[in-house]
Amino acid sequence: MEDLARLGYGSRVEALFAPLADQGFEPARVTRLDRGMPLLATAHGVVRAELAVHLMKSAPGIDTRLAVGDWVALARPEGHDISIVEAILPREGTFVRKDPGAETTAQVLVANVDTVFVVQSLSGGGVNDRRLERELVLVWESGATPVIVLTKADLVDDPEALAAPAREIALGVDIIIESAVTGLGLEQVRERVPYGQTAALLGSSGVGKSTLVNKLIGEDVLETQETRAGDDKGRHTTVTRELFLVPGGGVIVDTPGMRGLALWDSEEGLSVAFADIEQLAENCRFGDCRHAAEPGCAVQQAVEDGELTPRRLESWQRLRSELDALEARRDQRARAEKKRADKVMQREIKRFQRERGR
Ligand SMILES: Nc1nc2c(ncn2[C@@H]2O[C@H](COP(=O)(O)OP(=O)(O)OP(=O)(O)O)[C@@H](O)[C@H]2O)c(=O)[nH]1
Ligand SMILES: [Mg+2]
Ligand SMILES: [Zn+2]
Repeated sequence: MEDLARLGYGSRVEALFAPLADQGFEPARVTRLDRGMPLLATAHGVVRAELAVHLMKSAPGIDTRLAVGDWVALARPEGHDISIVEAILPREGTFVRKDPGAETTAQVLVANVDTVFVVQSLSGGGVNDRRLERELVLVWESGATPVIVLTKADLVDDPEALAAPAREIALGVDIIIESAVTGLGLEQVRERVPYGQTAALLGSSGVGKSTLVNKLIGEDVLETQETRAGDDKGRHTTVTRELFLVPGGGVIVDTPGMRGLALWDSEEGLSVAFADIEQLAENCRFGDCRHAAEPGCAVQQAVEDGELTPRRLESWQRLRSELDALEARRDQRARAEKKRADKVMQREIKRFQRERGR
């Protein structure tokens, strides 16, 4: 049980699992998905498992069903050398983006996370504020708490000055200035992954996510690779999401650097990340004001009065439009599906009437 608690098996998961424990299942946590086969941490070490047939049927690919960080119920059938995932527990704190390969589906990146480290490098141009805003929207939406980690402080002259743009954007979010070389900020990061909790890393390739995980776990378990000389861009060294134990702490999930992070169902996240605009908007004349050319717009007024930067408003509008476009595509799909279903229904009704008429 001790080992399960380390993995984040707290009272919430225990309560969810109770009926499954009664049925003889064993709790386990997904640490990695390996070409269709989940790797799981249990109280008795790491095991490989297969997904039960009834779970396979409910979705096309394993990645759409299971995510790293998921808690599952495992069965070990007599005479089988491989365990079977029989149930997936409801998630809390799920990091989701729009599936880059599909128009209207979501992709779960990590499940059951308490803290997401939003990682950016101070070197090579400093903070990318647009990306930071987007990442914060997604993290707030997930239900996890974001913490910004600005890496490679050893490579720049004035880390504090370079961190300033992040402070402006990240309302109410802690910022840690870090260096894997000098050890600056490492303790602050470690404190954010206490025993029983789960953290995940998010950020572009080459910012130093795996390097940071190696420092936390005290061993060079993860492969890291130098960034390109000219522009400090990474080479996509990490290719899979994986969960690790932090000695004396909780667990941390390393992720591959992601180029695109499209929003998904991020209404709530947008409101929290842009709480300043949200608050101003309470005084707009129209409830659904987009703060563009509407009369009586309190947000436009704030820009005119110099209380809000035009850039901040532009960011909000860009993210807002992305959400609107996503919703429109989903509505369109829903309408098309309804039309198809209606046609089938019509045909059924006609057939029924014909048969009755006989
Ligand atoms: N000087 C310095 N270099 C660092 C620091 N952190 C990471 N690096 C270097 O940055 C390069 C990229 O680091 P990685 O840890 O592989 O980056 P990553 O974010 O995991 O990249 P992907 O796996 O591609 O997403 C490596 O050469 C690291 O040694 C730091 O704090 N200071
Ligand atoms: Mg990496
Ligand atoms: Zn307005």
